[in-house]
Amino acid sequence: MSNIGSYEEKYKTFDWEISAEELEYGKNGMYNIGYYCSDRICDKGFGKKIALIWQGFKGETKTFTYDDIRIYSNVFAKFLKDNGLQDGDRVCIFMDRIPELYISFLGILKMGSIAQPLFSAFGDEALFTRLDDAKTKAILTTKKHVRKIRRIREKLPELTKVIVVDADDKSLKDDEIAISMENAPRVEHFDVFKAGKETPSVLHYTSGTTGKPKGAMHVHASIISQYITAKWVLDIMPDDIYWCTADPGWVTGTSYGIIGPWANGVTQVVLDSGFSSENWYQFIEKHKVTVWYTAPTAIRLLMKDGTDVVKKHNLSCLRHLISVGEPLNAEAVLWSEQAFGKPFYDSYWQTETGSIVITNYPEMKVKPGSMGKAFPGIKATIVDPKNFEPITKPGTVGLIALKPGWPAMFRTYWANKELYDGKFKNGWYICGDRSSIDNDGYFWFVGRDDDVINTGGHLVGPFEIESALLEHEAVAESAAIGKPDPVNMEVVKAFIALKPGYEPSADLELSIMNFIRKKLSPLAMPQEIEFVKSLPKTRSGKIMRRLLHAKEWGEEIGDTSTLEDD
Ligand code: 6R9
Repeated sequence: MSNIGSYEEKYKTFDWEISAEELEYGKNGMYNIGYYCSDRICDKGFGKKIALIWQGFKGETKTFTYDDIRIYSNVFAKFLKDNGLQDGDRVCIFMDRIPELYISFLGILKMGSIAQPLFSAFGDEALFTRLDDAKTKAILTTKKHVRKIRRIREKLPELTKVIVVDADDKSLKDDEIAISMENAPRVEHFDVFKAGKETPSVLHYTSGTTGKPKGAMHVHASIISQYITAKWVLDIMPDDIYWCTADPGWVTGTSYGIIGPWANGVTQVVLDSGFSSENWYQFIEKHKVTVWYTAPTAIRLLMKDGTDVVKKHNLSCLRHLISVGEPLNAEAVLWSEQAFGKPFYDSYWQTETGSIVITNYPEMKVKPGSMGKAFPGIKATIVDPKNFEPITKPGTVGLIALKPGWPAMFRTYWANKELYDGKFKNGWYICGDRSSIDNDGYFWFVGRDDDVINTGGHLVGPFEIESALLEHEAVAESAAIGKPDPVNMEVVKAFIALKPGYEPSADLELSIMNFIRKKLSPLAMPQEIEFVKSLPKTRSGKIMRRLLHAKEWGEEIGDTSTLEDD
């Protein structure tokens, strides 16, 4: 028996109050996520239960109980407060997937600041853009990554505190401070900040087609959605060992790698090392993982290595498998049935939605290749891109649209209300994805409705890549698009026109690739560069990425009436 039981029944009778009541959300005026993910679990008598088993890349492990999580998050909260940080300040977390990341996240929320997690793989430029936009006040990092901050700190006058969580005295500069979660005096009690339901909690940066990455602002009440979706979709039960493979630099790693599981009081495991099938299966076997939340790219990588390596391990512990971030192709679902004896269940959502909105449920028939149906409490449809009216004819492709109002929905884009307002049409929130709905109400994903590149489940904005490319001495103009890739679904391809005096060469190609890898991240690095004389542009001078994209994917080119040289 699953947690959700009958989907149809739950969809009909659902009210978000059901979740709020289970959580006792608001009891004694408490709305703070930090409290619900640590203190509350201890108050209920589970202080000795294991909250986190962490494994590093050398195979070393560390284990933390809910009591540890409570006390160490208090340590961070007190430390930040003692250092002058206040409620509403943005505090960035910039580190690998070490325990301090997960625990400081709760600490930041407990003292009322806004947590801004960023991928540690980000290079100087990617980091600068996001800290500058958020006017971030403090950053928590490690010795390994502090160098990147040193290189940009001068340009960030609002960044007053650089805090290193694994420092020895010698490794710090004068204007940096150190904290050691485990060596600091234990903080048994911390007066958790009395956040309201609508108090900002987490700021997640995500990429769009144009402009800089934008910060999706979430509030403390988001936990109402994250708690119940973790319970009903991930089907987390008290004795589960739960593994979310996502990095908290991505919304999946916070909504379902911190808040959802810990609000449910489950034991979760974290593996802080790169991907290898062997490693992953060993990890599942060793920790007896029961619920596994991962992404299609990882599943395709596992598929590539075949079922022989699966058979070398006892993976009978696995009970429920869920996927997110990109289309989960039918082959992957069928393969997982062969390999693990169970299908992967697809789930669809976005940084902006804060929690799963369309998905498959344990007791609902899975149609391989479909994303499933709307979560109870979410009204989802597809609308006509011209007038934003719902499309009723099954099988017609339209834009995915959601009725606003569920607790985890973002409340704005940081310092960009105009962009936020533009996401709403005719009373619907427009996700920016295309899909159809079949006769039984299942959603079938078709593609994105913009130029954002989804590489291995990570969204990369073409504008950010193109802006960085222009900073390379040889580049005159450029366009970045996604090109088909068997594993990552898409990888970045750049079209580049060179400045006079530069000639295409393998060396130049490599130098440009490395330039982007260092400046932005390995994910944003073009896997292919095509040197061109000039780029196709509209009469108003905009680069026609659509045209380059269609050529690359062998699709019809469509309307080119605004092209410059037709
Ligand atoms: C959680 C997350 C959101 C975009 C989304 C869509 C794509 C996510 C998907 C999926 C097909 C799925 N996406 N889940 N596409 N099937 N099950 O991924 O957040 O990084 O903001 O990306 O990812 O294009 O709009 P985010």
